[in-house]
Amino acid sequence: MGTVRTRAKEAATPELYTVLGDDGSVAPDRDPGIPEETLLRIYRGMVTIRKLDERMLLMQRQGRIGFWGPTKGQEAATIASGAAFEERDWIFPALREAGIALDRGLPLEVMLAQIFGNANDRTHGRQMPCHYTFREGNFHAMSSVIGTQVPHAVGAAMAARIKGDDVVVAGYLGDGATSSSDFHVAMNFAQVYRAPCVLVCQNNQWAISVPLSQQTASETIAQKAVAYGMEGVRVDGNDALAVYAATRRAVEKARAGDGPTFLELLTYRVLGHSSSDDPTRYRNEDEVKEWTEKDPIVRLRRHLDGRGLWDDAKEEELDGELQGRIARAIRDAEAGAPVDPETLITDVYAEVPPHLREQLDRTLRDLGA
Ligand SMILES: Cc1ncc(C[n+]2csc(CCOP(=O)(O)OP(=O)(O)O)c2C)c(N)n1
Ligand SMILES: [Mg+2]
Repeated sequence: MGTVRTRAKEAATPELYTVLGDDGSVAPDRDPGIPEETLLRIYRGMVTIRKLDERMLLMQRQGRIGFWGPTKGQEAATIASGAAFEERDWIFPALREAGIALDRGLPLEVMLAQIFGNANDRTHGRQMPCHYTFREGNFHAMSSVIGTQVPHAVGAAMAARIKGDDVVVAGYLGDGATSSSDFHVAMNFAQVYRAPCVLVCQNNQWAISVPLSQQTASETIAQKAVAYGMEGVRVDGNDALAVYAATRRAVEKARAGDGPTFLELLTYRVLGHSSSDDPTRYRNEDEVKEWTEKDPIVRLRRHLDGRGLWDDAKEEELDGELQGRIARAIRDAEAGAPVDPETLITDVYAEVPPHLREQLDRTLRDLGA
């Protein structure tokens, strides 16, 4: 029995796909040949979301915003996977993919308006902060209910195929979401119907205070795909080159009609779950230190430096540009007008029914508007 179980375990456990060494080097036989402009776009996207995290967490501690969900430590997993999709493809995000919306052109001002819930916010202050939506960028509204976006992504992929749209759909999820029933529904449906999608699990090893060891008894998350007959790939999520190459291959496979792929991007949530969380209460600082040293930005920077694509002067220029952009966006968002209370009803009804008109007028009077 023991031997049988061991063999089954070995067969099911996929290897970790890595390209970049810690020093930023790439063995010639491992180089995925990613275009230079793509690598630079990924690097800029990763630095952008890191700077935003730093600034917004300070804002939260100053009491200027109520909430922020950080990406720190997961920038390669987020940005390099998102960059592997074409503009026409759709992104169904989980919790930590806001950087992909920015990379797809979401204006920083609009993103921050969502945090402030002002009139410029697409969700008119009716969503939790950090729950972005960006229709023009094919970035679906984020759902707070863990796992629900995965069947949505698979359904959207099915719809695209039925309509004959040449579109691949990304469905993102966290390690915690693999315990949701929606995850299993989506995996089964996707493979049975060969939906043109890529399901991307950012395994940051924590689901708020629940560690991966309590989330699943599987050796890896990638191997969960095996039970559904799907290809599961386990990728070093702090290696931007590996993340991009693995996701790109999965996107091309889906577009060619060869079915979905499940990607496990192994990474780490370096900060708290959100600005409302204190991770020192439930996890060991040594683990955090170990993963902080595996910084995906430093690793990619070493690679770019080694190829002569980046240097301190470029970094300084990018830093200055981002400081300015973020400061302007914060100023705009803080000065933004409040949401018009009328939108409570006019966002739902083209023609406002008389009883709601009456309620609205009474509310406006109560508000002194
Ligand atoms: C159905 C459901 N259950 C519980 C929650 C509360 N909740 C919010 S985030 C979260 C953890 C999610 O962990 P994971 O999927 O690993 O994503 P991560 O936050 O690590 O990116 C939980 C349990 C929720 N939002 N929805
Ligand atoms: Mg997690």
